[in-house]
Amino acid sequence: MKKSVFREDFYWGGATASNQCEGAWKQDGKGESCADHFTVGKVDSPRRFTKEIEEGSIYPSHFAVNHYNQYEEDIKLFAEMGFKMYRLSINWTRIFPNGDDQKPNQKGLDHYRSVLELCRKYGIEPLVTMSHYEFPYHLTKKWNGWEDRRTIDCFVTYTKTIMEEYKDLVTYWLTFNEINTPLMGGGVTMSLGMMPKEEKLFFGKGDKITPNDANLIVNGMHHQFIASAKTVIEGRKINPNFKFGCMIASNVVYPYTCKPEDVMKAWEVQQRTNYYCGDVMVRGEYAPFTKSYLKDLQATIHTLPEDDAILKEGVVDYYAFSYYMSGCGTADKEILEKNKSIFSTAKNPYLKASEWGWQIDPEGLRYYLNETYNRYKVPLMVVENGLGANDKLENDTVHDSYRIDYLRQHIQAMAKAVEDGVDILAYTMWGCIDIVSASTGEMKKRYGFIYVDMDDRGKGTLKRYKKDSFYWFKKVIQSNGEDL
Ligand code: BGP
Repeated sequence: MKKSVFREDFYWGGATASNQCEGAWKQDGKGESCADHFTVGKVDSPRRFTKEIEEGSIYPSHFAVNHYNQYEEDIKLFAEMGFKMYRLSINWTRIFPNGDDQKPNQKGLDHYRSVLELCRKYGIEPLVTMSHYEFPYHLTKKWNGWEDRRTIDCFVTYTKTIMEEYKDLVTYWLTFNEINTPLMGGGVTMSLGMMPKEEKLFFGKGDKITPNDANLIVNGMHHQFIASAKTVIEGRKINPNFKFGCMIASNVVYPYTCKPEDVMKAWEVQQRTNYYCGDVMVRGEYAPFTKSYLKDLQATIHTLPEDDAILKEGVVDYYAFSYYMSGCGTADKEILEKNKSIFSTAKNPYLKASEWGWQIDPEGLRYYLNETYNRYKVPLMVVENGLGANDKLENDTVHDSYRIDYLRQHIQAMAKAVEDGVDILAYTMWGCIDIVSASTGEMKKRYGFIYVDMDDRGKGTLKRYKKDSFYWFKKVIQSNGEDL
């Protein structure tokens, strides 16, 4: 067999988030998170956020796929595929149910200890996301989430607690999942624990941000940047071997045409929605273009004199990102409106899309890996990538050749980037076991190698089944990405 282009110690694996897979939303003293207040939606009808839990409405995070109680079985299946890494999130509300409690919840700490120890037993390196839409709802009511600077201390108390607790079990940490999505008009409540002024931004899809919300968003994100940097600073005291990463939702934006205005627009969208966060977290400072961006948003970031030094000191070690699709930048408002993709870009006429309209573009992954590595020169991790599809279970399996094709093409693109000279540490495919979709709350938007018998209403046996892609990915891992 040809020698693999990937590093010998490359981390192949999968990723999940607590609120999308664990269920058990009230078990063992867990508090309510913002994700627990989102109902299930449908294609084109977004999820609804409710301040109180309504009788008769369905909240998928409450049950999900019961990974909280079935993690032993699930991780065993991951080990059978040969996973080298499992990206999971620790749910803040299992550790501090209200976010500002005096003492951590011992049962929550014990749970994640068992999960992490099991990963180690199988030789699986855990990659832990400290905040993946699991913001304590109590702090939303009390301070409007990240709007308030006091949230920083609560978060750092939580992250110090888990870093102390698991200092011998975890090396790789991610502070915030997809920290940049609010800039794309998405997930303001999930990501920032905030009530935006515009209701559609609770779980928006590329909706326009009004100045009122822009001020909330850029200041909330500034507080997250400080909280991330402080976590990094504190973490290095706890264990100097810890490695920290940012986690950015990649927004690959091509010009819709070669008109200079379109080229400029594509550049502008990509800088503003991507590198805005990356620059702060990797370089420790806001990019120069932030000036014109804030002017356009009519927003001002309120900083304290010590903030600059904190951001500089607390920079991350590696850059992690999710990659699903690309879009096009256009200066023509009419074209944008007519062909709107998600994230304020227009659809690309040359690309096919998933059943949920996400345009499939493996080349874009190679482009993004190169662009980002050139910019930061720190190792990269692809921590989310995959195809959401409406799988059909037949004779206890799913013939998901479409998923295998998608993943194969993206791994091939990643291999080309390695040959270009990009340093990539990991590939953790998204939703390695079927879980609840973040954007729609549906169970039928499935990503996994493992099918779970569970529907959008919380009905099903919860039985796990191996799909064709399960056996395929096992081969991929065994051959270190050669046998595709
Ligand atoms: C990212 C999130 C994940 C995830 C994934 C797929 O934005 O970090 O939580 O769910 O996208 O999205 P969806 O579940 O909406 O298909």
